[in-house]
Amino acid sequence: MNVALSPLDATPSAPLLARVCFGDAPGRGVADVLVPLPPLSEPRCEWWFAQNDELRRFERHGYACADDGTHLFFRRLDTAASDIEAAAEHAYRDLLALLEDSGYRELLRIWNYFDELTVGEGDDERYRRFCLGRHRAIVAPDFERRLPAATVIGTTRAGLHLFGFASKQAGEQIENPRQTSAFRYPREFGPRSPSFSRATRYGSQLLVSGTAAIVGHETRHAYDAVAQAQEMLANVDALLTQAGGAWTPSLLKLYVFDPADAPAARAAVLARFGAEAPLLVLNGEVCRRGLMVEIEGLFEQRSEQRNVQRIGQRA
Ligand code: 3EB
Repeated sequence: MNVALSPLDATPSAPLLARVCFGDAPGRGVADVLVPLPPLSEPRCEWWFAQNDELRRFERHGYACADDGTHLFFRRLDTAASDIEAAAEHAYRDLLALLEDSGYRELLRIWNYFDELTVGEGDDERYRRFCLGRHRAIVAPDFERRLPAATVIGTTRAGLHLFGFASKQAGEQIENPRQTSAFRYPREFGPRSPSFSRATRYGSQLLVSGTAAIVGHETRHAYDAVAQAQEMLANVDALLTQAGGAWTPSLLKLYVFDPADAPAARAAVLARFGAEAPLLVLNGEVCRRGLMVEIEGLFEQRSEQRNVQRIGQRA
């Protein structure tokens, strides 16, 4: 599921399935998705390339879509999502209908961004209510074995942004031995557990979910961004090891709750993956109070065969 990170004024060199930009300056052209998270450094956009020129754009079940015969990109913005539980349930029910109707039945990766993520106490917290609505929409026999890689991050502007990729070929769920599977989190974290897998292996690529400083199911180093950055990277390393082989990042996205923590967290990520690692740094809220940093990524298997399916590979 390859991607290029580009500055705002780059010119696409291949047909695009999607261009996702962060912040509020779309620059030249129009982003397919403009996520209201302030970028804290360049670049500010990610470009997802189509496999071929047979790009189709259409709308269905409340989603704007693009597909190239191999992959489906879908996106939706609910601006009236004050009842986040109902908004999530509707959006995920519609998404399942879209996947069924379009023939792209395998959900690979999904991003969820909405406001006031940790507002509300106990089970009334908006993130927990989001999890409840999402779960209600997708629960089915064996559904946990087919959960996609995911991200949930809080914005400061009202609305639920939901977008992602689906395929006709299934990915493989990878869980992290260092972390409790999110779909098995204990009751104390909410009435329904978060419905996502830690990573999806898709051909020679690994789509890594938002990963924070959670070990087992517990937050580590609450409010300490520097210590959390190390813990989060240890989680990514454990996941890469679990997935097998040697992986190199083609996209990393670092989310920091407090912009003041960005330089140290960014330095930790670059120390691990190299100064030239493709990295977006964004200001957003993580799903639990006390969590200061989170990272997600797309990784490529090094040196191995490259003849399998990939999203967005340039011709
Ligand atoms: C965690 O590990 C951190 O609810 O879909 C990360 C990625 C997190 C996805 C989701 C939540 C989700 O629990 C939070």
